[in-house]
Amino acid sequence: MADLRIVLLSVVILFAVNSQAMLEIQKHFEFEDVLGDLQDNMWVWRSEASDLKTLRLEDETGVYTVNLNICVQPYNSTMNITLYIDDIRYSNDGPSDTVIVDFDGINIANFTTIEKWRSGHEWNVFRNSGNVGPALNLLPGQYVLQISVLTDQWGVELDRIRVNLENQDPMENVFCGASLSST
Ligand SMILES: [Ca+2]
Ligand SMILES: [Ca+2]
Repeated sequence: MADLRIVLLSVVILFAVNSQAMLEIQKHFEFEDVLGDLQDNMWVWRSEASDLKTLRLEDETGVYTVNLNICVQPYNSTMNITLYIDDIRYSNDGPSDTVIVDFDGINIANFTTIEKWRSGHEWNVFRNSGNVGPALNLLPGQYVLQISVLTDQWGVELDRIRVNLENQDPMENVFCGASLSST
């Protein structure tokens, strides 16, 4: 009888843990912050941009890649972390561009920027991609999120990326390193 009581108690405790509201947080990264000292000419002032700056990419052949290191640590260590890209904020004037998103070397999403022709005025009008790619179920550790573009001759401006995380330790820096590489 005592044994049964212990088993029942364990079941109740397990249920209580599982039914806790999942901790969910949002984090963002400014694309212009990816630039190193020698790449300082690739950002643009924009009064409507997040943090007043964008990363300007004119890249017709896919030379550049934004590499964002992602560090995940669970808040509740009995469960994995779930991550999805909630939004990529950008501007474009002229022909549309393709934005390519890879996670740890695997393509998870592509999207096309909106084509607008307003003699340059559209660069200060920012648009939201909305959700990009699937929700990713992750073990604790470090990953790399890569964003590259195929543009027309005038390019695209990337402003900011925002991710949603479930069960991420809020004390951990999700964006734990960044670089702009070129091939
Ligand atoms: Ca363009
Ligand atoms: Ca920005």
